[in-house]
Amino acid sequence: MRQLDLFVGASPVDLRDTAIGLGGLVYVAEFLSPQEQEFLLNAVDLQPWRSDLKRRVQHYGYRYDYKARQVDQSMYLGSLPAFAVPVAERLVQFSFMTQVADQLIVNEYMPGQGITAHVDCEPCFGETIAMVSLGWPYEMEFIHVETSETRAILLAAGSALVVSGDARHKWQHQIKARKSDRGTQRQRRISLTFRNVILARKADENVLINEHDQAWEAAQNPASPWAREVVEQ
Ligand SMILES: O=C(O)CCC(=O)C(=O)O
Repeated sequence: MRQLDLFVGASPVDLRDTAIGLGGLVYVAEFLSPQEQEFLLNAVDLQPWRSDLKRRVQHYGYRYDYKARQVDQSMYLGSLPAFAVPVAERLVQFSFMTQVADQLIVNEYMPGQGITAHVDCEPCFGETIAMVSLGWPYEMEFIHVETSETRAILLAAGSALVVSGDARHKWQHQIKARKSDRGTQRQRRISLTFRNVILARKADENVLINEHDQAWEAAQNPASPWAREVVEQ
């Protein structure tokens, strides 16, 4: 099916749900139709993968430096690829995001792979982040940064998970590197994470301040979110 035939006529989603009761978290079970999911999986697989992490990734819009936790103008890669634009636009059309995303990271998870607990870089990215799932359902955990309370949500194929507010800033999210979820063997999952990059001079200053704070915190407490993300992600 051609891309032009897809992504049209979708009605505003009424399946939004706070799902696990976190402020700022919205889960949309049927954000993409099965045909749209298939189109996106094929489109992603036509693109080159980066293999600098344990899992394969693709970066669009801006490359993200996981170690420095930084994005700047020199990391600009170009506009989002055509396959991702209707998804980014739908996120705005349905009022999940206020601006069309200018950064996308595609993650591939094979059984046994995951993503370390982290809060998405606060000075690098805007308030709202949307994670769209394709392929096999995987469980994502949210861990409160102060209390370590943990809540889990199963991310269905075609779903969108949108985080802002507390869910964005006060809870880390992770996917455990394991081979099954809830007693079922995992197969391949692909996610598309849409964000807006903050590039203002103020953000650069924040990066410096933030990096200093994070480095200090990591040195004091190797179990801190910053230490864990810098080392493992
Ligand atoms: O795979 C996902 O849904 C989450 C991705 C993520 O947290 C990230 O890229 O920072």
